[in-house]
Amino acid sequence: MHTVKDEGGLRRAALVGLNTGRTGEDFERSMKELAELAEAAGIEPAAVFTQSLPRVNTGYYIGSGKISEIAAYLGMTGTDLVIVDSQLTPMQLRNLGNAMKCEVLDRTALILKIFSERARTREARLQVDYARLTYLLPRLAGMHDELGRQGGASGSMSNRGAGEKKIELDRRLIEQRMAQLRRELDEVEMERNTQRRARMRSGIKRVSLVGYTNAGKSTILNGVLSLYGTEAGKLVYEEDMLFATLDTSIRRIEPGGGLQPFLLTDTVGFIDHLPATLVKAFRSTLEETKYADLLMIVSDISDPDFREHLKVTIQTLEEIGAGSIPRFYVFNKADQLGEFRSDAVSVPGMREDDRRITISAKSQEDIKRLVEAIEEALTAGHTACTLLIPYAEGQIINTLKKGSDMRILSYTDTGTLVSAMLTADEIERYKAYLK
Ligand SMILES: Nc1nc2c(ncn2[C@@H]2O[C@H](COP(=O)(O)OP(=O)(O)OP(=O)(O)O)[C@@H](O)[C@H]2O)c(=O)[nH]1
Ligand SMILES: [Mg+2]
Repeated sequence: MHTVKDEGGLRRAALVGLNTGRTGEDFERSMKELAELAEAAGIEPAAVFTQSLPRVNTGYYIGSGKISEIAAYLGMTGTDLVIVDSQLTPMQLRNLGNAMKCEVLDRTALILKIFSERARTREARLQVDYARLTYLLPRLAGMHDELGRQGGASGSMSNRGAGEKKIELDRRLIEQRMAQLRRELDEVEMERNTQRRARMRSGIKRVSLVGYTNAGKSTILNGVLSLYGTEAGKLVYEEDMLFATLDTSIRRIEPGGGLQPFLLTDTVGFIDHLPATLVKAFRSTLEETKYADLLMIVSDISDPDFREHLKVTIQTLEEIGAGSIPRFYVFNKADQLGEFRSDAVSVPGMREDDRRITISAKSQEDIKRLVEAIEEALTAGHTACTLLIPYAEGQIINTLKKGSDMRILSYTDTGTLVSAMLTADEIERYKAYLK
């Protein structure tokens, strides 16, 4: 697993999970993922504390006995960070921090931390900043408690008044900053819309790689690029850690040999309980998926939890309005597994007649097979046609050329004879020219 070592070594944290009625399996998976998230944030998950309760403790999230146990551990080991596998209320966050005298991060804050360390492009930075401030706003009071404690302040009545004024001021500053970010995000979104419209006009098909984080989406894009990419050196970042990718990359793929070119998109991965603040802030990045002609839903089948991950992915696609786009299930990392039957996989939302392919992104042969399968899926519902286009209607040839693998057969006395794969709509539109 990838970790970032700084000079002082990794910061250590105690992980805390509360189970209020989930199955043991479900609970353990979530805790395992929390440890991976911590590592992705450059934090060492040094200890794990779990508790089962019939319901959440409203004030402190966990019970007082567990809090004492954790506090004792923190004191003994000098650990000053606790990460809780849930989204806490501002009050719980504040109370836990005060009771254990340490910094407390909940799952949302941890994911925000990773995102803010990874975001590179202007759009991703704006989105992350916006999400962080959204998260911070209702928690300002707690932040001040913590500052007060660190400074050894007594929290007397006279200080309290000043503190509240300070919070009010901070709140106004944050709101102003958020409004500013919103304006900048709207601008970026408008640019994105313009670019998208241009792509749609060009008629070129769009294929999107989507799936749980670490499934191998970026590796697949790089595999396809190294075989058929037109933009040399435009590989994307791939790495064995959660949320390696935060931006959307769009690359033009030209398989040649009469096959049609298409755009292949790689984007941020999904995760269970993707914080609502992030979903909202990353709306424009996530929405890019809505405009795809074909979704490649990538799974890491070497992960024992891949069915659960697939379920989350399918749900997330529904949530962002991409539920009805034709899909192709890509079962990846087959090299890590002995035998695998993709037809035996059944997850809610998956249809039996959805296309499926099993590959290893590390195998060139498999990448070739994948691209052939993409081509087949893109031309499904298309019919091979021959058309005679009069010379006066030259613009039709240009239109056909952009969107499909049109080929000129010959120049006749009455016009250009071409072959092309047409959709039912196109056949209707060009029926006067069909041979
Ligand atoms: N053995 C094996 N490893 C793979 C395969 N595909 C990807 N990987 C590895 O899996 C890890 C994650 O791959 P990425 O391509 O970064 O995954 P991703 O889906 O883009 O992940 P995020 O950007 O974090 O959402 C990397 O270490 C890859 O080298 C595969 O087919 N076989
Ligand atoms: Mg990636």
